Amino acid sequence: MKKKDNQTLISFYIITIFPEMFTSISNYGVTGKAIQKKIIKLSLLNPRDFTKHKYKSVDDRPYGGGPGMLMTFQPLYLSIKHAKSLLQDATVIYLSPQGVKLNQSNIFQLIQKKKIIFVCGRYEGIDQRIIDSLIDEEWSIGDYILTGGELAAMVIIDSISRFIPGVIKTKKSLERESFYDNLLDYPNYTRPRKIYNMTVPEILLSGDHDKIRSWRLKKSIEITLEKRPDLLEKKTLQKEEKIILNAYKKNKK
Ligand code: 4H4
Repeated sequence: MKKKDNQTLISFYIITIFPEMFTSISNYGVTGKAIQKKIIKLSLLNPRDFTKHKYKSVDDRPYGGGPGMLMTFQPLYLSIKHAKSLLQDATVIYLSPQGVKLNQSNIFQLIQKKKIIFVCGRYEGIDQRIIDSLIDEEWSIGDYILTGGELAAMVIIDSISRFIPGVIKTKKSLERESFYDNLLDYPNYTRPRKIYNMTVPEILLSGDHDKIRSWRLKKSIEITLEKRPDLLEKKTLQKEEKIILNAYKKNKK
């Protein structure tokens, strides 16, 4: 049987001294399926395999002293070079707290790239000359420090996967979720109608799709205003949304 290999939509090379960590996305759930089905291609390269010394050391002391270690220059450099030769025209991304902070809209831009090399640092980071010569973009998943870039890479791959056609649901259901258009999700309910004396809002059982749609929009706006007013500031409001927002603000006074 002829194998279809035109379905890979996005290819990743990961530079990591702990490649086994990536079994957590390749063996489970939606990302696992996408990788099995070859919609996403994950390849792993270990700098340790590029060491030339007897002890295969991948950490080294920083010039100028101070606490902590850095990644050894040469194995890291060679593994990135190797990944670049295997995945031509790929974007090389280093994950660190100094990077541009990720949000849902730049996750969406990342998927357009099709070929990405993630460099996962350990210890206190990597030699600046590697950043200057081989890294195209530096991204951060948030203002906190991890022990390595692996979890950050997995967070990004996981989040990107959801946008890949055939990996997850329909365009319609992507459109209704949190952050689409800078609104948080509305509350969701499933069976049963009544449990432990808790009920489902009547309107969701009414079958009136127009009313349901506007109830959900109202809830989304109220929740966003309460929990993430910063998102609403960024949003361009439609007429209906303005009306809902003004009514809500008036009511609160
Ligand atoms: C890099 C730790 C730099 C500390 C690292 C420093 C993140 C993050 C992350 C392993 C690497 C850490 N990656 N988003 N946040 N010298 N990576 O924490 O600046 O303190 O993506 S340092």
